[in-house]
Amino acid sequence: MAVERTLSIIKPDAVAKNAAGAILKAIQDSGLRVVALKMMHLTEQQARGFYAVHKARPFYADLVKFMTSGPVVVSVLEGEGAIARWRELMGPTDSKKAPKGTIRGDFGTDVERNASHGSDAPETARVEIPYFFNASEIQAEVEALP
Ligand code: 3AN
Repeated sequence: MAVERTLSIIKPDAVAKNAAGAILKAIQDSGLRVVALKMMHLTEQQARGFYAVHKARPFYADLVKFMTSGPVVVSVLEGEGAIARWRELMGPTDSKKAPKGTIRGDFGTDVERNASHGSDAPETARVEIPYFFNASEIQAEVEALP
């Protein structure tokens, strides 16, 4: 399986619960490597841009409001099949349906306040990672990426 990178966001609800450390520990315990990391408070413009794909959806305005309501912890995760592994660890989008033992099941509340984000495909990761990180902010653990 190919080594991949994916973008993770620990959302404002999880950061406010002081759960960022627990989530990063779960990520690392799963074998994924954190190769870039920062805490930031998204501006409205940053949140709108990040979720631009959802701008026609009825939940867009609330989503932007939620994502700017407090600091987030953004990171780049690396490993074999990292995109699918991180999404599996997060659980389904709706925290109400997410099993215990998943990030969204343990730390989220509902479909909006769902504790975490993960890129959904390699093409998405290629856009989302540079949205938050310069190349110089990402550790070069792997020589060549697909
Ligand atoms: P995922 O983050 O699991 O890929 P998407 O891409 O469908 O899910 O949704 C992006 C974000 O938009 C979700 N993480 C969630 O916060 C929010 N969202 C999705 N669907 C809804 C909804 N029906 N109501 C409110 N917020 C939603």
